[in-house]
Amino acid sequence: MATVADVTVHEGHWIGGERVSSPVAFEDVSPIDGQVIARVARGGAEEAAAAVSAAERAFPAWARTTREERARLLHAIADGVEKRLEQLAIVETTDNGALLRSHLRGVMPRVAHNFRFFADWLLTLGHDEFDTRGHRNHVSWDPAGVCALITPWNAPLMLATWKIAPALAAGNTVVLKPAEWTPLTASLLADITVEAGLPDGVFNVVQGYGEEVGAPLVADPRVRRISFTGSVPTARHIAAAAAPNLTPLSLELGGKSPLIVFADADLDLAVDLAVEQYDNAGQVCLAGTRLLVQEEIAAEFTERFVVKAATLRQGDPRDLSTDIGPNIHREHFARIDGFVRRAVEAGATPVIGGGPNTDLGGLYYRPTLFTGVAADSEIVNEEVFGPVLTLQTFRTEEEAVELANSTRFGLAATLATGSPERAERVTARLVAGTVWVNCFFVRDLQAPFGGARQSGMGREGGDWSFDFYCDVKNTVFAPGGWNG
Ligand code: TXE
Repeated sequence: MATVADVTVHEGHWIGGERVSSPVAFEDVSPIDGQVIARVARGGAEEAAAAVSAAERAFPAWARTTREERARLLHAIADGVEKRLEQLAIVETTDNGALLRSHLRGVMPRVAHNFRFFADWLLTLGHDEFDTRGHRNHVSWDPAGVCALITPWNAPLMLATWKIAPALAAGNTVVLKPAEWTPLTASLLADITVEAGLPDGVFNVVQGYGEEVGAPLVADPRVRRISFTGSVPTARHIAAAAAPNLTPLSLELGGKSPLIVFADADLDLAVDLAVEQYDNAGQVCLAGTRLLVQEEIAAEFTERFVVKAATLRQGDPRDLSTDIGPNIHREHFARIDGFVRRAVEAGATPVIGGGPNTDLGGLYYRPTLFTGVAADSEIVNEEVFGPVLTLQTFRTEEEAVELANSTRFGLAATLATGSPERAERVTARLVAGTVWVNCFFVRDLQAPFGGARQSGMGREGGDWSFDFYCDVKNTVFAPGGWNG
């Protein structure tokens, strides 16, 4: 297996088919060992404007390519991802600390699939035709123009390509602003697009901090769509920047999703589902971090959960037997620890964990489960984005639904029950973009993905993505001939 040092990763922006540097650079630090792995160009308003200009210049020709040609190029990008799968996996793991095992087996194959899926879906998009008093209506999906895509660090290439693939498929050009903590795989993707033969300027990357390069990018009036995945406070900044231009927004934000375990559930399954919520060291927007367990099984559930969680191996994410790696960054680590300390001060009891893993040092946080939490406490209501779960009990179905829907978020919900009738009743009442019954994290790109309440705005996937990235146009042809 290669190391990150064996892979050439460009540290500049990618604008109009060229590597562009900036007068200043920022250090990209690996969460695994704190080493500086790259010095990346630190862009600002100038680079953002240059990237939008390049994307704008490339747009007319790209928008006119046939669907078949665009689909062919997206498949060629997928081929490139598959060819460089190991490289992408090791670079991503070194950059964000998520498991190499997951990157190799799940995430990077999904990145390739993102391109293949939207290439194929594009070819299924129909043009509606209908008559109005002899006039022929033709409804078409026109590309919108330059799309600004702002992405986070928890699953960098995966989340970026959820946006890039449909945006390009629809005939738009793209400026991607990856998170400053994880800039590297976006740069590798730029290389892959060149090898695939994507025309210059169709895909652009600007690197740097959100306030410095992201803010001018989303405020640019030439940008026709903004798609963002990240935190609620940043979403508010972006929405404010987009407001003067009324730029359409897609927002995929955080969550505080419930995992509801009824007494009639298969308890082994329920415990497995609960422990799965520590995946990616808890840095998953969909994570069911609030365990809501029916009172009569709470003691047994907790006992079994503790046994199961103790089997998780925490350590270097490059080791294929590791289950939990480090958290992303020392600032984020301190934030997680702040949440945990305040929860303890507020009277919550850590059944497991409750602090950094001092055996490993660095950014490894012990998987933590709190009981004795108040319904209105910070730890129950705010997204920690670390390996920290809370457990609350309920008596009745009614109470379970009430607790499940009690936060300002509504991204996902998971239900463990042995009763199909109960599943029907409860799922119908949950406020969430995605609900899983006796399963978790099953995601089909045909399905709508997004959140209710402050978890987001809009949906991604299948037709929903094309709805967002296209200007749908109705053209009406007069009846009769063309010459009066
Ligand atoms: O995200 P930010 P942060 C949540 C999670 C986490 C918290 C903090 O709760 O603890 O957010 O993460 C860019 N204009 N999620 O602070 O700041 C920024 O450079 C334009 C949930 O790292 O939202 C990065 O590229 N862009 C989430 C991107 O926004 C701006 C995943 C996300 O950064 C900008 C990540 C600005 N003014 C965090 N300011 C999920 N839903 O999966 C920042 N950015």
